[in-house]
Amino acid sequence: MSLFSVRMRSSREEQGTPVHISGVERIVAETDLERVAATFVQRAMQHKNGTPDFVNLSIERVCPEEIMSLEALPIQTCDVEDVEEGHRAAHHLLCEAGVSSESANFAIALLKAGPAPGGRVMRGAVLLDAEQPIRMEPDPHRGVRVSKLDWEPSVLESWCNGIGHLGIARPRVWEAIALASKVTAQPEVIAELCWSDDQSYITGYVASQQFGYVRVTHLKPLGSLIGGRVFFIRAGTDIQSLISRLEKQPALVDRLPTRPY
Ligand code: WAQ
Ligand code: MG
Ligand code: MG
Ligand code: MG
Repeated sequence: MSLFSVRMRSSREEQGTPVHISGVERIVAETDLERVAATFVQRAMQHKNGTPDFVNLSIERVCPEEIMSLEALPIQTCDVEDVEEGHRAAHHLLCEAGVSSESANFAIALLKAGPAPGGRVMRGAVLLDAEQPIRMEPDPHRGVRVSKLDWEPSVLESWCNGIGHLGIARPRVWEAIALASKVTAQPEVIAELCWSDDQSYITGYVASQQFGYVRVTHLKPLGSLIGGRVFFIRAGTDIQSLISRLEKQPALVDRLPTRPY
């Protein structure tokens, strides 16, 4: 069976600068390509943050021998009352995972303000040194886009059945878990912080191999178009090698967590 990586990203020009609206990436069988590509076009054109004037859809064959096997991170939810409590919880989790207090605070402030120059959103993630608040991604307008990732279909189905009662068996959550599982599986990455740029979605997460995927229910105000991702990396990391794996190495979540949810 032939597998293909399918990616979509969309943007809108604002004052001469393309501003990211949405993106998605999957790995699918050849027989599913047309259907999935159609859902991506629909997703681009119907996004709540606005109508794009540029959509890029790319399809690329994946070599099965190169696929990295991933275990899904176990999931927990940290219920908080408001954004301030959410940021305190995220800061605490990041520090427990081994990020310095300065880098954790810097990342939270960055996602609050908009990580790209001019307070805009980025298409990809910020790479932040976990000890000192120094950005390492080569292009701070674009960031690093993790690509070529998905769930193995039967494993996703078991996962959905297993957590169905929690009401979170939704694409937004499983896409984020696949991404966080690929990112934190890299030995150079200590933790990830994320909240959405979708104006109607305020739950974000902190992920690490140590604690798994910890949802924090309130990380930004409702209606805000600002969000992003920060990957906290060990000092001395070979940035190019890490970026190459995040962008190019195909990875499939093909195992459920061995620890309970
Ligand atoms: N690689 C790197 N960065 C990405 C990627 C990617 N593949 N996809 C998104 N980002 C960055 C980009 O800067 C976006 O602006 C930002 O993340 C947010 O993306 O309830 O929906 O797709 O458990 O809006 C997490 C909580 C939801 C889900 C995250 O993010 C839950 C979400 P969005
Ligand atoms: Mg997404
Ligand atoms: Mg790691
Ligand atoms: Mg979004």
